[in-house]
Amino acid sequence: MKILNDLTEYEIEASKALSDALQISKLLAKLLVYRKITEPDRAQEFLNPQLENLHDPFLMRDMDKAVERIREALSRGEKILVYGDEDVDGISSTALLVDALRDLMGDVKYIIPNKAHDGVGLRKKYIDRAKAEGISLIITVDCGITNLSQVKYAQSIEIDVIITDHHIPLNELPAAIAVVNPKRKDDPYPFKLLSGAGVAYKLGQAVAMRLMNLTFEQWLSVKRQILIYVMLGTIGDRVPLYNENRIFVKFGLEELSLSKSNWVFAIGQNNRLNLRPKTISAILSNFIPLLSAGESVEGRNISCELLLSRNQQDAIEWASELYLTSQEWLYRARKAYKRMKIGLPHSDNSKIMIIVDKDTMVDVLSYCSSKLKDGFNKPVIVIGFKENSLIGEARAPKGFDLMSCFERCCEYFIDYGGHKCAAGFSSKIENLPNIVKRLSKAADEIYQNHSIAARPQFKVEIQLDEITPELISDITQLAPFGEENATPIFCCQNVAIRHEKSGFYAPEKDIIFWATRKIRHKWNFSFGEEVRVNITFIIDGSGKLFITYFTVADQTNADTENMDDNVI
Ligand SMILES: [Mn+2]
Repeated sequence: MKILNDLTEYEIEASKALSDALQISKLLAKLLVYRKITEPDRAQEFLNPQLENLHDPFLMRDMDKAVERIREALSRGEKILVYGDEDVDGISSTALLVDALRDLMGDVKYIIPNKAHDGVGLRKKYIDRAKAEGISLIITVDCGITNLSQVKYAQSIEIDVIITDHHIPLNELPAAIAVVNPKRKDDPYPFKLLSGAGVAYKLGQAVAMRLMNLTFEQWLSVKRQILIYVMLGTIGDRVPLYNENRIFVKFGLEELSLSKSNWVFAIGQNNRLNLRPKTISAILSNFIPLLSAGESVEGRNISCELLLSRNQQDAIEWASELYLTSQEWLYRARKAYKRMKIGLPHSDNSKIMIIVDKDTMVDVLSYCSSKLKDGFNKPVIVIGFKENSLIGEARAPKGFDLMSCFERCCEYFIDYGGHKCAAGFSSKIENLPNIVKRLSKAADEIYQNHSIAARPQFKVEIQLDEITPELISDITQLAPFGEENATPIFCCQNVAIRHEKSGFYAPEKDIIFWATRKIRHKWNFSFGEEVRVNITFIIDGSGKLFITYFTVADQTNADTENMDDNVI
C-alpha cells in the first residue's frame, strides 16, 4: 500500500500518535489527520457521530429571545408565517419549522417566494399580504439576514420578525426581534457552518425543549424524522460534513431509510428508486434535483407541500409532477451549459470567468456556474437577463471569497448575498459593463492576497491482496462522504476482471466491484470476458467497491491524471 500524496512529516508523526492512542490502523489515522483531525477525542467523535454531541441550541445568540417570542405567539393564538427560500435548503428548513410549530398547535403558514419573479428573501408584497391575513409574527428560515429595509417595514406595520439564517451578515444586522445566525460576528456558537435547515433545526430543538419541557432525548424520540429535513438541507447546500453537519447527515440518512412518510414513498415510486438510499450520492442524484424542481407560485411551493403532505395520493401526484419538471429543467440546464462551454476561449488566464448569456433562463444559471467552476477550477459568474434586470449566479473553489468580491461591487447591485463559494446578485441592465470590470478587478485583488489551492483527494496505490474486510471497515467509518469529507481514491494495477451479472468480478481475490453507468458504457468487452485492467475505485458508505475509472493494463501506464474525473 502506497499513499500517493503522502502527508507532511509533521502530519505523519501526528498520525502515528493517533494510531497508537486509539488503536486504529495507520491508514485510518492518516485519513483522519488528512482531515485535520489530530486529537484522539475529536477523532473518536468523528468516527462515532452521536446525536448527544449536538450543541446546546441556546448557545446561539438571540435563541432565547426567539423562543420567548414564539411562546408569546402560541399562547395568544397569533398567526405565524414561516418565510423560506426556494432552494432545497430553504424548502427543507420551511417544512421543518412548520412541522415543529404545528406540533405545538401553532397557527402556521408558510411563504416561499419565487426566485425568478419575486427575488429572494423577504419581499414587501408578502409582508403586505401577511398583514392582510392577520399575521403578526414572521420567522424567516435560510434567508432574511440582508433584508434590513424589509424587516424595518414589517416592524413598522406591527409584524414582528425573527430572522433565522446562515448566510453571511452585512455590517448591520436587521432590526428584528431576534437574529439567529451562527455567522453573526458576536455569536459564540461553537459551530458556524450549519445549513439554513441546521439553524431551523436548532430553533425547533430550542422551542421543544423550553416550551414543551422536553429533554433533547425525549424530543428526538418523538421527532426523529425531522432529521431527514435537516439532512436534505445540509446536503443540498453542500456545507462541510463535519461537526454537527456530519451528525445530521448520518442520522438523517438512517432515518430516511426507515421512513414510512408519504413523500418518501411517493418519490421512490415516481423515480422507480430503491427506497432505501443510504448514501449522499443517492440523495444528490435523486432527491435534490426533484425537490429543486418545485417552482413557487404565489408563495406556495409544491416541493414544500410534498414534504409536508399528509395524504398519500396528493404526495404521489406532486412527486410525479416534480419528476417531469426536473427532467425538463435538467435538459435545459445541460443544453445551456454545453452552449456556454462551446463559446469559451481555448486559453484564458483571467482569475475569474464571467459569462454573460442573454439566452439562458435564469433558473439554470447556478447549474451552469457550478459545472463550469468544477471544470475550470476557478471562480465563475454567469450573468443572465430577466425582464429589466440582470441576475448573476457565482460559484468558486474553496479558498476564494465571492462575498468579499461582491462587496467591492455592491453599489451596482440591487441585491446580493450568499457564501464564500456560492453567491448571487441582481442589478440593473445598464450596470453590466461596470459590474464586469469591477468584478474582474476585485478577483485579481483577492487572488493577490490569498493562495487558492484545495488539497487533492487522498490517493492510495493498493494491491488486490490488501483489499481486506479491515480496510473496508476503516473506510466506511469515515462515511457519509461528501463536502470536505471526500472518499479516498484507490488505484490498483493489472487486475483481471470480467463483467458478470452481479457486477465486475475479480477472480484472483473473489470480490465484486460495482461500477457507475458511465464505466459500464465504456466497458466494450463481451460479457464474461476476462480483461486485465488498471482500475481506480472507491469504497462507499455501505462498503461496496465502485470502479470510477479504468484503462486496459497492457495498453498504457495508469493514467493517474484523469483518475479524479469520474469520482462520485
Ligand atoms: Mn441555505
